[in-house]
Amino acid sequence: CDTKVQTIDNSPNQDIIEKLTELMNLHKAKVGDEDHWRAFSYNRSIRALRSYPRRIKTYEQARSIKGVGEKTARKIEEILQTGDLQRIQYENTEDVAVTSLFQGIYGVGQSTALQWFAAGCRSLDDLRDGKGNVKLSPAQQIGLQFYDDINTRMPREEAKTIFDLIKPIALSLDSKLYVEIMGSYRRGKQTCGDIDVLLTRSTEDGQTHSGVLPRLLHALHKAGILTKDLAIPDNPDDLEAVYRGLCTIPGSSIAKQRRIDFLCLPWTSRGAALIYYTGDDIFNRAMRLKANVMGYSLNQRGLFGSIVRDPRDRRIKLSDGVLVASETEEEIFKILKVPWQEPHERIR
Ligand code: DCP
Ligand code: MG
Ligand code: MN
Repeated sequence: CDTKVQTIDNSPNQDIIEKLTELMNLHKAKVGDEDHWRAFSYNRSIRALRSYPRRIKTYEQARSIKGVGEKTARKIEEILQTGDLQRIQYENTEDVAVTSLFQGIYGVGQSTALQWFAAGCRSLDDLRDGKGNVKLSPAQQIGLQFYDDINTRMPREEAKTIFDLIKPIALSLDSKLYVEIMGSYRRGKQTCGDIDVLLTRSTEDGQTHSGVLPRLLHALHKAGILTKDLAIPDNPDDLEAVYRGLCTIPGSSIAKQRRIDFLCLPWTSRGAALIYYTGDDIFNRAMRLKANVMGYSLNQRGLFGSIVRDPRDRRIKLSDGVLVASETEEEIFKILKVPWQEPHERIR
């Protein structure tokens, strides 16, 4: 099975898939058990439609596809006849708009957003005023304070400018560090939501990068590059420490606050880490799925084999398995029989 991990949408039923996805996302944004099951059922139909090779023309044809139920087939019929889906307007209620606004705050997920909605908050100002007695964590308060900055993507040139300030500071602490930008930047995107920095270090001289992250963070704060901490590592000596914060171009009065992540992993995991943190997330999901189908398990640490799974639920792993590959991206692609894809090709 020498198939390229293809995630680009080119279904003959793309318009139908898009409308159903819109409706699915509205149900996902709500709390009810009913909504949960509706979203689940649309998800199954959408997946069935994605692999259906011909243009659907009738209700009967839609109904004949495995995974498409009666109600979804009626909606497909409506899309075919009117080009639209009334139910989208009907489900697009205030709670959806408000909770999606709240989820733009760093550290706020769906359940928190819904709690705040239930407490009577409808705007960011309501949260600032503490309406309904809602309390924000320190990280959420920073997320609220810099809401607009954090929700604006930066030009890739700005990510480069900031990274080019960071890299020499990191190398001045330890010249053997491996410091590279991952994420959308490595994929060549013109804009970046944040800056993802992978940190590791060769161990051939018997040393590691353990403990370097706190020293780097201190130096970057001192240089005015880091401005706010959102999540600092519990154990600073951890080879897998993760930091999340805000950064900016120092000395500029117009520069925005940008999100930055520092992601550390052991040197031996660098290939798997490159794949994982380069993404995108949809590409990663396709790679993990391919690995699972072949009896492996893939994560940011490596590709693992001999996984023992629970026969009652194949999603549950009973053992971590043995490491098969992790040092280079190429060997992982090769073992998974996925033809090499350059970072800019790893897109949905
Ligand atoms: N990642 C993933 N699954 C997640 C989150 C992240 O596989 N749920 C991986 C793939 C991402 C990478 O980590 O490409 C970096 O995560 P980001 O959230 O920073 O995403 P991107 O850098 O791809 O996009 P953006 O420009 O929005 O930051
Ligand atoms: Mg990113
Ligand atoms: Mn990130």
